[in-house]
Amino acid sequence: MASVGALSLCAAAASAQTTVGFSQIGSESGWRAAETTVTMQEAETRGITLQFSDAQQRQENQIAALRSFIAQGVDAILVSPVVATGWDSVLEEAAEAEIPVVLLDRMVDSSPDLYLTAVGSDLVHEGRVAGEWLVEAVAGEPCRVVELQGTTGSSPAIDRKAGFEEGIAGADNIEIVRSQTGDFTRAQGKTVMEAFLQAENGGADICALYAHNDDMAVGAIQAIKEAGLVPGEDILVVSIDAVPDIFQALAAGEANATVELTPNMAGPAFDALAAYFADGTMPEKFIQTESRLFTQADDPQGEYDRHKDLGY
Ligand code: GZL
Repeated sequence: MASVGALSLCAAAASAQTTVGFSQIGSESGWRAAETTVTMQEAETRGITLQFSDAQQRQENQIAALRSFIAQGVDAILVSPVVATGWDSVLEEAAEAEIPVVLLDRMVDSSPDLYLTAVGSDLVHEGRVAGEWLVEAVAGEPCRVVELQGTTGSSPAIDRKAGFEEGIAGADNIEIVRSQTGDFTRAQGKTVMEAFLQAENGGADICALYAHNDDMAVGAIQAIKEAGLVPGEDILVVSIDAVPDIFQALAAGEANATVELTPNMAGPAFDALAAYFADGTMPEKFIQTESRLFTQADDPQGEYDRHKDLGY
């Protein structure tokens, strides 16, 4: 970024109101809705004016929103990119306009020169932790796994699939027999799980479900129950996000494990922007948030209460 950009951004910081455009994917999951809530809270706390755009999970809406933010001359842009490809042109336009862009919770395949920083978890690690948990849980017994993938072409769907496969790589007893996108939503998670159950002898041939997010797992749990099976026992359930509802399922014994993803990506993002506005400090290209495994042994009811306060 040109140094003159830093100076003009310093001027922006000096102004009473910094304006940030936020292109949010949508509200496809409880986690996504919490991220939006927390981002608005963090902006208000900092006296930042947030121009919010909900893309309804459509990339063309996000690109249009970014172009609108650029035309408005916002001081910075936050974007959670619904898919990983197709961002070069609009990111180049933002760079031309000397507007720093920060990625939230998903990555793009564009050059890192085209964004100031990215805030998110190690998505491959999350999938690996889920796979390693299953390896330990089945302890060598044969296990046919069905997988609910996130949004096709999104970095979490790509990376969480790769990570899970790494996690089970050494266990010949575990096999992914069906894998399909549920687009990160409860409704599609239920629908796809119904198809998996029907295709797998009413579910009798399924040992475990790996879902790329808790919302799809919660929908799948409903389908498992409607098929007359006991989720968490007949079919093990492991997923990612650690939303409050998965802790309810853990407490009821209907889910077995989740990997936490914090909904507060905006705090680190705004902190990096503040330092950049103040004196041109360049942040690391990737600001990693923590991932933690929770199981039925980790006080699910207490974690439900604690996670309810994180923006949900
Ligand atoms: C992952 C994030 C995912 C969440 C889902 O970083 O992009 O998007 O895991 C959400 O709940 O839809």
